[in-house]
Amino acid sequence: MPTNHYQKKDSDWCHPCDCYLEGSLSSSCDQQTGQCQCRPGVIGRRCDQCANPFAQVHISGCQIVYNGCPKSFHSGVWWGETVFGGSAVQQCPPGADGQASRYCDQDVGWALPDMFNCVSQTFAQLKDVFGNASNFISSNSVFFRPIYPVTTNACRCPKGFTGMQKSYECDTEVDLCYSSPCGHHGTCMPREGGYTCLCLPGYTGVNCEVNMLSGHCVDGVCRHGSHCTSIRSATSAMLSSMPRSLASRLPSTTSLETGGFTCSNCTRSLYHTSTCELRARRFAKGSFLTFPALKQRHRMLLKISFATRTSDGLLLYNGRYNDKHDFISLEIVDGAVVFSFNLGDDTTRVAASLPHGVDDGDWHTVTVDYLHRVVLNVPSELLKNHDALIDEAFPILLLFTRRCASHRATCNRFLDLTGPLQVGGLPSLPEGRRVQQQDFFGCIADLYIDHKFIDLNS
Ligand SMILES: [Ca+2]
Repeated sequence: MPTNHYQKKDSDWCHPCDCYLEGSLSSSCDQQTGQCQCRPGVIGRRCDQCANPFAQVHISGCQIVYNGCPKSFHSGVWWGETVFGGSAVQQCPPGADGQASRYCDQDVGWALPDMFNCVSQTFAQLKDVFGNASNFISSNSVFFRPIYPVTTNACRCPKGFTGMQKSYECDTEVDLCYSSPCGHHGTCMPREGGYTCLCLPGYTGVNCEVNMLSGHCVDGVCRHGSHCTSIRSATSAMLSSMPRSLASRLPSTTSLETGGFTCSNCTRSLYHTSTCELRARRFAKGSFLTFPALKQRHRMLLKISFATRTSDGLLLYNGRYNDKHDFISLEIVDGAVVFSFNLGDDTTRVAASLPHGVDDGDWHTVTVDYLHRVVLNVPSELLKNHDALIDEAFPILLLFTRRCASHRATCNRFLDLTGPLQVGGLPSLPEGRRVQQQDFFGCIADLYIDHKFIDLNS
């Protein structure tokens, strides 16, 4: 190893001695510690400092500087002799861009160097890219990207919602249909906190993933004790029961490999879906259906068909029964359809009717489109005699409640429905109730909540 290099114990690296010529007796150093041979009074591994802070290294040893700070090495930079009260300015150390400075104080000597403006060359390149970009504020060594402090409470948003930049109210809905969860066999309809797939005929499942035309039986797909029968085995059974002479005349494409299945043996075969869910039910005094509470707080789309010859009845109710809690209800009152809702304060009612009333024994369909807080939109299209739309009979009603317009105001903004969703009536109640009707006499069919079919047998 050359004498002007050294290697620390247990190190693989060899370093140059780099002795400071003016303070050293030679250019060689200790082969393990790297210590250069210093002139008298000179210290430091490189012999570049004086023990006396007001002295500087000189060819003849340390010499006191009386009117300023001595030449010295600090933070990778040589600082030249500087008068008291002045500042030395030097190029930043190798590898960095910019200039560093150091103040010379009469009482304490050198201050610590100001290296704030020394930046890496990588930063200098970034600054060229971002320095003038919007939303960035840059100094010589730091980028700032401002964030906007929030002076109100921050909300943790429920699934399907996000906050707007200014109010953080979780009032921006995320379109959960964005990723096309229903695939090619269904149409995705966004709803509060989720989505509903409207499946093409022959497809079922949450995401229309079950193919009844060419797929195989899936556990649980046929509801309420109905049997899943594969079409293949049905064909096979049919063939085996045929006289051989007849079976042999069938085209050879009568394959046993077609696949597909049907749900058979529905107990109520007249009104059921292809998976044996019940579409329609008859209600009388004291009969009703109970479902889990609606979780929608912000918006919902209810669709229900009914037929009755009674001018009053309760189609649907959700909420507790005393007068302190939120509820929604859909009633028939004097032959008119009345939708009521309460967010915690007053009850809002919207009525719609036909000239001769809806209690004519025909099927009618009512759609309630509830939209959070500001607008109640009831385009209650009444489908009479199946598909004829009589929209003149049901005007679109818009009710504006302005008191909640400011998001800082204390306000009952959301539906908070507890208790079960009741369809076709309420149980007998000891105390007063929120709605005028308790029972429904007639038939209810095709109940949809946010486009999702509700099985009336569940
Ligand atoms: Ca409420």
